[in-house]
Amino acid sequence: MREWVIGAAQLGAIQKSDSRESVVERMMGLLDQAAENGCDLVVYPELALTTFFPRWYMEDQAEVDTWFEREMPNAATQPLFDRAREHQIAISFGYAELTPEGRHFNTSILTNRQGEIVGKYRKIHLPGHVEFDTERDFQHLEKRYFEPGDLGFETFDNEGTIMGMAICNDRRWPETWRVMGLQGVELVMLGYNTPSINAQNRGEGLEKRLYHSELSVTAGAYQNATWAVAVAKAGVEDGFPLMGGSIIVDPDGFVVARTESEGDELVTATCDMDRCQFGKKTIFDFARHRRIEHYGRITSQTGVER
Ligand code: CDV
Repeated sequence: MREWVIGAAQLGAIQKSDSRESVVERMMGLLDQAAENGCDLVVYPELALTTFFPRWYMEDQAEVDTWFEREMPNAATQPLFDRAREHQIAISFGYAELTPEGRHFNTSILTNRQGEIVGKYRKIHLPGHVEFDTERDFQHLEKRYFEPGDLGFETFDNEGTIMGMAICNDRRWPETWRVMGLQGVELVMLGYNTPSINAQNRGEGLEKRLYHSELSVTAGAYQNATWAVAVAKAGVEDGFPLMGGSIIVDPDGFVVARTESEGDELVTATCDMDRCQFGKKTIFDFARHRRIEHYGRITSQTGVER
């Protein structure tokens, strides 16, 4: 399948007290709307089933684990998978994954239009910190609750289109995009929970934060000649604001659809995967133009060295 009608299904705030079941109801509402709009694929945010719990400092691992899913689908999410299959819509969404071995990941999955999981990604670039940080306006404890993903930036053939996933902070790293670009990716899906306020620089402002998000996604799409969908969880969660700004971006780096609100909102675009070909065969024909003999530092060092 080369032409996909894609829905970016932004979610508004999810409070700490909201149940998974209530969130799944909202996700199914957006899915029904997507079906009315002829969508083939719907993308939801990072950690879509709960509030953004890494803002809360917890010491009791049993309490931490209440935010994680032990299987997927599970009782709470099965109705979403069933509804997606009824509509013949592929879905992608993020959740906190607790494996049978007791490992914790910030994960996204992708299904085909029959509701079968065809791809999984575990977040690699985990922002934030491990211990309570008194210097911040609020906490961001992803490094405390998750381990870095162990699946790489794999891509998946989903009904004839090459698809990949990233999660939130991953979008700011060109390496994320290039590793998928080198597999010929045609659609990158990512969800995010980005605070409207910089916890380490309150004066930064929402405009700059939206700009940096969009800049990262549009540049990644253009430089790898791929479609991209970036979907927010937005709104005020228990007093903590998250920004919106969900977008669908074409392989030239242009935004073709954008949410306006900070609530539950669906925007759609018709995405012809063959449009990736021009960029991939010309200015970003990697096989002809890349100079890997000069890229060694990318994989041999992390910090700055002179
Ligand atoms: N969930 C995230 O990864 N959020 C980060 C914030 C902390 C900067 C982001 O890159 O949007």
